[in-house]
Amino acid sequence: MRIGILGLPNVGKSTLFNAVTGQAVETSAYPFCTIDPNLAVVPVKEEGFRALSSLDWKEERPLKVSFVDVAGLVEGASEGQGLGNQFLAKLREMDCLLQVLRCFEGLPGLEGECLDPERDFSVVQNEILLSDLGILDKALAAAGKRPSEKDRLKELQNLREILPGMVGEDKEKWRESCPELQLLVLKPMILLGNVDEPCGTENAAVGAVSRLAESLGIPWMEMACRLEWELTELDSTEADEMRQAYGLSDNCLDEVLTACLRAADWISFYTVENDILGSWRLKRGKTAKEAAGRVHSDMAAGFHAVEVMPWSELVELGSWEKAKEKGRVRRGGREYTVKDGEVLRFLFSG
Ligand SMILES: Nc1nc2c(ncn2[C@@H]2O[C@H](COP(=O)(O)OP(=O)(O)OP(=O)(O)O)[C@@H](O)[C@H]2O)c(=O)[nH]1
Ligand SMILES: [Mg+2]
Repeated sequence: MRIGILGLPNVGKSTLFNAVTGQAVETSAYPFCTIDPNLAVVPVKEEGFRALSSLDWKEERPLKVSFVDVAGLVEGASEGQGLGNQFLAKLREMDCLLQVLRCFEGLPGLEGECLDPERDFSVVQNEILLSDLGILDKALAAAGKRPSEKDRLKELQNLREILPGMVGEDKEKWRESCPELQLLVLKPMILLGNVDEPCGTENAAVGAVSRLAESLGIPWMEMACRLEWELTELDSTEADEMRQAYGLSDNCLDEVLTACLRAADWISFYTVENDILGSWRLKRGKTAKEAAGRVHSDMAAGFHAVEVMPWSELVELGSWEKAKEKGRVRRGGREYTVKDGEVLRFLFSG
């Protein structure tokens, strides 16, 4: 899974990037600290994977999640203000966008400026919309030159008209029908309120983030990004004590990933072929055939059935053989719909 971090300058994007990736890229109290995108790939051992790890495997291959942290967007970026919006190309490759909204005060130069996540959100959304419309205009011009693409032209014209007001399920439909355009407005998004300390919706700015997310029907979370980053530098006992004292979740990376999976409507599944524990992601509602395709194209072509079990049952029973003995392993065909958290074994004839 690829996650892109965006937002206005100075909202804590690089601080969040450091907190979730364990890196130490430059952060500063002055805008446009980040110029070139920061990239990191981190293995994520989520709850199911951690539990399955307690059984004995020859090798473990956790999911790798990529994070990209780009320069801050400002009003007029599409016309070249700030650093412009060239770096948005990096975000176009992402599966999910994490928009950071500032819910903390006290930055030099911003004293006395009131926090307004809703205003900040609309500045960012407007710039990514303008950038998307630029891409659509190019695609329209190209399709307009080719008489064979009359239907495509109509489809794109329709999309251009409805893109500015589009919400919810329509986004997914259009994302699937025009994947090559990589439009940012259509990508699954999460709002992340960056706070000094966890405070919940009683805090006015966090309350505003939650109302905004609810009105848009998208997930949101609050995170004390600077605190989370500071904790990555402590040893684990000390960090755990601090986590308890502040009432933080066990792992901010897990929290971000779970929210992104929810936003993208993806599920987790696991494989145990050749005694190797693997962790994978798949769009909800897809079949065993598509799951096999995520693992290997040969796998997708060759298998005729799957054996399936939720990870919690496999952990409880200790091994596939024991689960089979007790009749707890279910069987499905190539079109079996994979559920969140299932362990799959692909069966080949002969
Ligand atoms: N008080 C407080 N400061 C924070 C918090 N998170 C980040 N900061 C500070 O805010 C400033 C900006 O953080 P960055 O992570 O560099 O912000 P950015 O969004 O990457 O900024 P650009 O790259 O310039 O767009 C730094 O001085 C951070 O230490 C927070 O939760 N509380
Ligand atoms: Mg930055």
